[in-house]
Amino acid sequence: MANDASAAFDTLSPAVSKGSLADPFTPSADSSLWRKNFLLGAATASYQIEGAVDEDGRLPSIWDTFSATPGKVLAGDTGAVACDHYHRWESDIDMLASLGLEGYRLSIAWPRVMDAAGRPNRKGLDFYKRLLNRLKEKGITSFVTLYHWDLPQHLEDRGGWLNRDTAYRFADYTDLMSRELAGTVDAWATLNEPWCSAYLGYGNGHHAPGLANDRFATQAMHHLLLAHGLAIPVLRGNDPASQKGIVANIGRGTANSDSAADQRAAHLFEVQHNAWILDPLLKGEYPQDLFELWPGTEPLVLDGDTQTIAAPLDFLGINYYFRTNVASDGAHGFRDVPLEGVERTQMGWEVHPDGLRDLLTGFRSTYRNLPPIYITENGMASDDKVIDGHVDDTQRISFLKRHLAAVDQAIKAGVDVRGYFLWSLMDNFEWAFGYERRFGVVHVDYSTQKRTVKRSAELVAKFLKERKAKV
Ligand code: IFM
Repeated sequence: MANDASAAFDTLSPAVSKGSLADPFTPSADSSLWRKNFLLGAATASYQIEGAVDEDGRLPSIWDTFSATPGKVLAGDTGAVACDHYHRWESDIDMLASLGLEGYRLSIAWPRVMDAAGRPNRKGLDFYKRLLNRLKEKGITSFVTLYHWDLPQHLEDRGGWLNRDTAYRFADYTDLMSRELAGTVDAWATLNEPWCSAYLGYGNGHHAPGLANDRFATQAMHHLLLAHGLAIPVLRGNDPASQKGIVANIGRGTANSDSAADQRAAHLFEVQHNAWILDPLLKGEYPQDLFELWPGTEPLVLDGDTQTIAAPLDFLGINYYFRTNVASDGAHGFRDVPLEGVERTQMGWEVHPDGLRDLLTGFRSTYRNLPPIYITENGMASDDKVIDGHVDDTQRISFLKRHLAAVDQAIKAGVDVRGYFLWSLMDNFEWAFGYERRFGVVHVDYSTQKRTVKRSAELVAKFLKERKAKV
């Protein structure tokens, strides 16, 4: 198995297998990944795995509503059952532990733990308490995201993230969670990928709640970031020993030509995907280029908001998946120009590990106060099949190795990256793409809920075992 994997690594990425870019799973004195304190784990999110959407007092979320709307999700799939993790959490944690994974990043379903009047729902809370206690018993580091897109529908009915009040409701929810769960969580992330919540949810409507207006997107983003900024001091007060941060998805944009217009287009792509979130968090201001791209979309910002948003962070979570090649759209924006002959995943996303390294090293020079980084998601979808009890996810093995090699390069270039979480622990509900796209390192048969560990997970487990024995 290890030989097959190495062969795939060589075939798919000749550049990486030569010179200084060694296979990161091969023991090497100077590899950062072989440091004992480089955390290697896996991630999931509540709506994508839990199911049990109307059990034990859970309220509807915007994703229940959206996925029940015809035409919004491929094949009409919903998260009603998903991986049935709400009932299978114990064996799922056993599986995580048996792979030797050192960290688990999960999210809490807000509609499961709080009622519409802001009162705790004990049954929902107990689910997360049991789970977090079990992780602690197993010595697995827990990263808990408070908001991974499943907004309670009753808040959306009052305007959702377009309503400033939602930011204050999020602070209340954070207060409850951090009082109830203090001491069981190693690291709290306020939001997962505010870009997706704001842009896909309110800008182009591909995600719940399905609204499509650039002005809505910038206002929703402002309220999301405000919610984050209000939550950070609450977490500090209630659970001082934990780390506090936020998770941002980042995108690499490259120019289709050397022309000034295309170079500018690539810059604007990264402003829209990265600086829109990172500048307010780390510089206390929105990038003005954003409003050149989307004239007239400046959000309503009240006095003090920018200071609130720029609350100091203990860590920044980075989710990276692909690169986008762009050209000028002839006006003040950019258009995608998909490259031909490049490697792609089941999502159609281009595999481009260098983008991760380049963005990380770029952030180090752009943001003087860049906090320590965890790669909180990285992975790929493939059309995996169980054959004779095994899943040979060769492309994923190659993908993981190349991205881990890119992380190692960034660390060597001086970026403080402290860990890496595979997306995802198991196949799950991939939002608007339903169950067709498989991101897991563990395969899920949705008709039986049988889990099958893929070759990629076996390889990571082998690496972790060897590292444990060595360091
Ligand atoms: O499945 C998602 C996850 O919920 C957020 N980040 C990207 C993943 C793959 O699309």
